[in-house]
Amino acid sequence: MIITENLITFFSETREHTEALCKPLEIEDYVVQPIVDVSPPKWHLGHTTWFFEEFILKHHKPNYQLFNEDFAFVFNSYYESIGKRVVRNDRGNLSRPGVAKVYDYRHYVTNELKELLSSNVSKEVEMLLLMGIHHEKQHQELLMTDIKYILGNNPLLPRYNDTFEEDYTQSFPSKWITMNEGIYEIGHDNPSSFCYDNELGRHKVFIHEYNISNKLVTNKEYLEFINSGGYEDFNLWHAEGWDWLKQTKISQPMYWHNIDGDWHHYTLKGLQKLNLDAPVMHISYFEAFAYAQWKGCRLPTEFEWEAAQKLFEWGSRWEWTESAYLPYPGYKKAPGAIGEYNGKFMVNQKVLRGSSVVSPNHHIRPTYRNFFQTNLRWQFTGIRLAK
Ligand code: AVJ
Ligand code: FE
Repeated sequence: MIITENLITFFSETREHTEALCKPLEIEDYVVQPIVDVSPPKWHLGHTTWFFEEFILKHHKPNYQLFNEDFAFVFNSYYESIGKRVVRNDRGNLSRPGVAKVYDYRHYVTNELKELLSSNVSKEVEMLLLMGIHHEKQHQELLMTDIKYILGNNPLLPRYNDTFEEDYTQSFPSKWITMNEGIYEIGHDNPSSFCYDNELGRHKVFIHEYNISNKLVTNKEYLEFINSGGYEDFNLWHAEGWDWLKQTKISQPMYWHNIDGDWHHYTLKGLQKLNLDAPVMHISYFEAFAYAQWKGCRLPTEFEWEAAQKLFEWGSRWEWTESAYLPYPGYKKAPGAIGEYNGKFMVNQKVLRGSSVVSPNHHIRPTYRNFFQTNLRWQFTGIRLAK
């Protein structure tokens, strides 16, 4: 199999883009890990590189020399089949390898891979290469959410740059889209385009008649929920959500600041006045659920979302669904370490659909299943209602 020019370009551009995202950072920004969910930018740079080294170069490039045999310990995320690794909470306690060394590692692996691709490679390598590229794209999104958390939780609220736009105004009238009851086909259906294993097993789902909103819930609407005491009314919350509220004392979306009665929020371009018409973001599943309860509505299931997605605009916020993250019928995980990629997380998480303002190009599709635990809100998450 001769790798097409296109795939090599796709690889190179992805590698370069990750580094471009880090350009506005100062060296110290690369290292810290303020909470366990956030990884240091330096770790993302190394981990995405290790993925290509571990899954492709080590096994498929003759006489490949590891850049540093200790790096697997530092940059393996969760692959039990591959071996021991630094515990997740300690990713931010590593001053070494330093940032310059991690960039050397990246360039070494990028060049080695380009060299491998300049000769004939197997279908398997091509498949792993695509996987590695899409893996790095997932980390580009995580890198941005983690950078936002690192800067946005610094008391000085430094900006990432002056241009990154997170807001998006849905300047069209809101309406309910009515969907007929019937059987809908769910899951990825194009063997020539990439998807993760969790999107496969295209299958039929019977869906009852439902309505789904053509718009995301705005900051203005969410403020009405706050002002009417939504965070104080236990009736609106799951028991776990209510316990979480009591424990964390949360009463507004992440990054919101009330300054002398005026709502602001921290964004990648610094502290801004809250744009009331933009879709709310940085809310947990618990909050999305409570908001829907308060409205007398509900969140769509992931199947309802997929069946209707051609009829509404999406792409600025990850949309919490009511669906538990579970395998589709006939789900098969890949053999070996790559089988640990998605399947082992199919417990205690909810599916999110869509994509967000920090999702990279060529990484977005209607069948994409993102997933997070119900209390997490540092991703660009939002709410679409159904009833
Ligand atoms: C799909 C975003 C939940 O964050 O672990 C990164 C993406 N998978 N490396 C995650 C992922 C392997 C995954 N999420
Ligand atoms: Fe990863």
